[in-house]
This record gives sequence, C-alpha cells and structure tokens, in this order.
Amino acid sequence: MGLTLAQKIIKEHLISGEMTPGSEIALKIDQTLTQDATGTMAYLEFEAIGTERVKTELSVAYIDHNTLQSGFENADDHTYIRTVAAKYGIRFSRPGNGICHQVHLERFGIPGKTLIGSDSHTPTGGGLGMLAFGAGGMDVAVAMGGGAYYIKMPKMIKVVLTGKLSPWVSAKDVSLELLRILSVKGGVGSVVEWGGEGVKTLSVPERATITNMGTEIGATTSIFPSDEITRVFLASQGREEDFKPLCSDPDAAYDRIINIDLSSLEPLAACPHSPDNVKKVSELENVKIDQVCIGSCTNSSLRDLLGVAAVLKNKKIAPEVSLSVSPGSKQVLTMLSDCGALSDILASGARLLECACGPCIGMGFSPGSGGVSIRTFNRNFEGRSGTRDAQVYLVSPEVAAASALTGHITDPRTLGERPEISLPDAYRIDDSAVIMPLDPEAAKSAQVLRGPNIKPFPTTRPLEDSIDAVLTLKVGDNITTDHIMPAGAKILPYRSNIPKMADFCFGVCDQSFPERAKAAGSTFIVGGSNYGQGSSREHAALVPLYLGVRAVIAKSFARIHAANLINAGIIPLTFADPADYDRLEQDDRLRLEDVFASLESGSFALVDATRGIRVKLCGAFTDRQKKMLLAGGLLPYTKGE
Ligand code: MIC
Ligand code: SF4
Repeated sequence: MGLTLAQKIIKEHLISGEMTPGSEIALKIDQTLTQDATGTMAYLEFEAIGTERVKTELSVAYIDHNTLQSGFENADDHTYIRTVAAKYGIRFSRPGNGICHQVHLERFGIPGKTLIGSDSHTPTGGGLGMLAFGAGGMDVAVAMGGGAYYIKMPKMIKVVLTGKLSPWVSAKDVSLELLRILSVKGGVGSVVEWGGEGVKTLSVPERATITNMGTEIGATTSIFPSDEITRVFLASQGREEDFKPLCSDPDAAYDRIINIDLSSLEPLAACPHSPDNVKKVSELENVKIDQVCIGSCTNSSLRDLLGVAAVLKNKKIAPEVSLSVSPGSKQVLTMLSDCGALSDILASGARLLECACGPCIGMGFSPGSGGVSIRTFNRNFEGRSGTRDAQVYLVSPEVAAASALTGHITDPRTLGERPEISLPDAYRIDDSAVIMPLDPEAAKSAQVLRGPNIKPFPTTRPLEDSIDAVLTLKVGDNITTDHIMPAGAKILPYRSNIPKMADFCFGVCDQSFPERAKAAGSTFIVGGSNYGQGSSREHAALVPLYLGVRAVIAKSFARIHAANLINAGIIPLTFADPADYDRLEQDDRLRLEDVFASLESGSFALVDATRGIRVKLCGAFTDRQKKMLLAGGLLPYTKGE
C-alpha cells in the first residue's frame, strides 16, 4: 500500500520506532524555531544540556510575543536570547521583524523538512509541505542538541477539497468549517492532510492559515502537498531552489476522510469562548462590536492585508469601533507601504500595531469591560484578550474589515462585488533583521548576558514509590494552558522567572490556587477531558512543578501539554472509569500507591483517604517516558543518559 505525505516524511526522518498508530517514534529534526515567551526557558535548558553548538540544519530564535519592553524584564530576555543565539549557532530575528510563523514561512520553510518550534502554531509550515510540530521548550532544546523528537505515530485524516471559494469567503472559513465538524479535540492523535482538486485554488498563505488553525482541533500537525503553487511562492521569495514536489501516493490509506466543497462555504465565526463554537456570520449580524483586531500568525500575510486595505479604501470605520492592524512581518508591512495599501488602511481610521503577536496574546488592545471584540486570530479562550468578561469572536480578515465599517458583525457579501487583489511575482527581500550567529571560533569566547530577570530553572525530584498529596484544584473539561498559566502584558515579562509567574497560576479559575498549593506542599490536580489544550507553553507544567504539583489526573489530555508534564516530571494519569471524576472532591487527601510497579503495569491505584474510596487510574507510558518520570523529568534524564 502507498504512503500518505506525512508518512513519507516521517519514514525519511525515522530514527527509531514502528510506524503503527499510537506507538512511539523518534524523528530527526532538520529545523527548530523558538519565540521569546518560550525561548528563554528553551535556551536555559539547551545550556543545561551542555552542547557546544546547535546540530540542526537551521535554528531561528524569534522575538515576537513580548515586544512591549515595559520595564527591564523583556529587554533582559531579549538580550539573553540574542547573545545565546550568537554563541550557539542560532539565527536571531529581531523584535519588529515579524511573527515567527509568518517569517519562517516566508524566509526559511522548506518542503519535506521537519521543523519543531516552541509554539503550538508551528504547523503553519505545513502550508509549504513541511512536517512541522509545536513542542515544549525542552523538546526543542534537545532537538537543537541533535536529539530526536518523540511523538506517538499519528493516525491520518484526509480532508478532500473540491470546488473553489466564493468571493468574500476565505481560508479562515475553511478552518472554522473543520472546527465545526471536528471540535477542539477531533484532531487529537492525527495528522490532517489536505488534498483534492480544491487545493490547487489555494495560495501558500491561504494554506498556511489552514495548517495554522489545525492546532485548534488538537491535530499533531497539518500538511498540504508541495506543488506548482508552492514552487511559485518559493520563487517569489527568491528561494526556488528550496522547492521539491511532494504528494501522497494515490493508494495511500487514511483513517478518516472528510469532504469539503469549497464552493458551498460561507463566512463563519467562532463565538465566545471556544474556536469550535462556530456559527454563520449571517446569523450574527445583530451583534454590535467595540473592537476589531486584524493580524496574528493566522491572518497577517500580504494577501490578507491587501484584501483588508481594498475593503477599507476610501471608507471610514464606525466611530464607536477601534480597529488594530498588525502585519505579520516586516516584509508584509514594507510591501503594504510600497503599494499604498497601508495608507488606505490608516486613512480609514485604523491603528497600526507592530509586526508582532500583540493583542493575540493579550499584549495590549484588551477590550473594555464586557467588550465585544472580533479578531482574525485563532483562539478566543476566556480571558485571553486580557479582559476577563470580554466576548471574542474569531473571523476572517474580510469579515473583520466589513464589520469595522458598520460597527456590527457583518457578512462581507453585503458589500457588493469583492475588489480584485493580486499577489506580487516577487516579494521584497531584506533579511537584515535576522542576525547571523558568530562563527564557531569567535563563539568560544562570546559572553551570554543574563540580566536579573533570568532566574534558574525549577528543580525537579526523582519519583517516589508512594505520593501523598492534597487535591488542591478540581477543574472541568477543555482547560486551556491559558487557564493554567495565563499570558498577557502583566505576566509575560516573567516568562524567565518561574517563582514570580507562580503567583498567577490558574488565576482565571481560582486566584487562591497558588497559596493553597504552597500550603499543601504536595498537590494533585483533577481535570476533565482535553486538559491542557491550546498553547505549547511549558510554563503550564514548570509553574505547577514549582508549586508542588506531582500528578494531574484527567479524563484526557492534549498532546503537547501531556508531553510537557512528563518533561517536568509530573505524572499525567487518566481515569480508568471517567465516572470516577465525580467521586473526587477538592481538598480531599489522596495517595498514589505502588508507583514504581504501576509504571510497569500501566494501572495505578489512587486512595482517597478523605472519602475512604479507591479509584483506578491509567498511565501507559513508553520506556523512555518511564525513565524520564523516574529521573524527575527530561533534563535530569538527558543529563544522566
Ligand atoms: C499562544 O498562541 O498561546 C502562544 C502564546 O503563542 C503559545 C506560546 C506561549 O505561550 O508562549 C503557543 O501557542 O504555544
Ligand atoms: Fe503569536 Fe497569537 Fe500566533 Fe500565538 S497564536 S504565535 S500569540 S500570533
């Protein structure tokens, strides 16, 4: 039988393991990326491993998340990342150069290569035919040191596209349609491969919007074939030599096939507070809005913003609406400016923000109390905008621009004919904001600068055979890493300072958690299904580790977060019978017995001393994961190997 595209790339990069779904495989990683909010930890971990220089073909450190520099903390982080990058052979993309995924797509992505990034939207590279995964910082550190990246061999979902998008309907609507079909957990354990005749109607930036949002269905990654359209994109970026045609075999087998007729789609929106709460825009037209944000790694390409400029041209936004536009990269911004489209955007009353993540991660532009914000972003989790009671809708750039003009959610098809936009044959290339590393000789004596905001990594401890702990927190389904370790302008400056971050842990759910966890000394957390969905931030594991969390017991886990917990030496366990979730109560005194034997058998016994009951838990770990847990996490395991 033939192979799917993802299976072909996996086969070429397979270091060990069987390519049967669910079994652990080790992959060789060609490229890595980090961003600043996860990067400081990743480089501290890389330094702790003790490798002299990165062993990948290409590693890039981007500064894009926390660019406000309100105080010395961010600036310290940036200096640390710049100097560590120069010393160890990593390219450094300056603040202002753009959002990691957009810049990587433009300048560095190569079809058929593997990429891991310490950011959950790294699968954006799948728009170019790369096999790209979001991962925890420690996994990226190990890959930079030449180590393998371990995942469970995914199942294969194929989405067959037919037809062609109607005017005013965009790639974002394709993503939202898939979220409607599959929900935020429908892609867990699977790679989504996009195929069918309809693929030929989508440009690389549109494909990248779709692979970017594959993260929201929980997919391991998403990928498009590399075809003539890919070649044209790479050629226009002056990189035709990076092109290589790639597709699945005609007789490749898939675990599930989903058909989407592009011609049948209409503008969609994800309603508060989940990306899969999808409705038709035409049904939401009476929703009044306060704010519109256009940008993020999902929708900030030149194509998207030329479309926005065309809608806004010679018009004014509604007086009660505030509109922000954040171009995805310096290349996008410069080209918008060169062709006059930027003036059209500004003349409409929009505010121009930096080429960075900005409002997407709550770095400014938080809505007012109870404010309604429509955003071209990928996540609308509660509180993520920085305003706890804000109502955030996720839409396409076309819907965002149309709504900014009217002051309520607007179906752009009501605007009449869609203005034509054309993409350039050649993009403007200027890589001067990417600083090359020092040569190996000069690097030997180079200093890495660490300001006072850079605090050491929290200490882990080897596993014990019996763990007594308090059930300090019980939470429900679909808990995101934004619940566990919120981001935003107040907290992001402390990404290198775990003790300080700990004060904010689970703040969205229960502000007393940090104090109570410290008082308990040793904590178990109980959660519902899809625990840890969303971002790749390992802070959602490292901060709980610092607060004494020893195990998380849930109905099910999101992939990257489960890996981050194990990397931090915290055991992720699931209920053998999900109904037992209801039998455990917050503040119960719990004991996990015979941990060593249970690790071998995969079946764990939890005693609830407060209630006098026993609950069966499951934890089927690979040999490598067992060793990591026993050692107290990936770092002690890697150093002791
Ligand atoms: C996000 O979109 O949530 C982030 C911020 O990009 C995170 C990474 C982080 O928390 O630093 C992600 O998606 O992995
Ligand atoms: Fe940045 Fe938002 Fe993309 Fe995360 S989702 S990388 S915060 S733009």
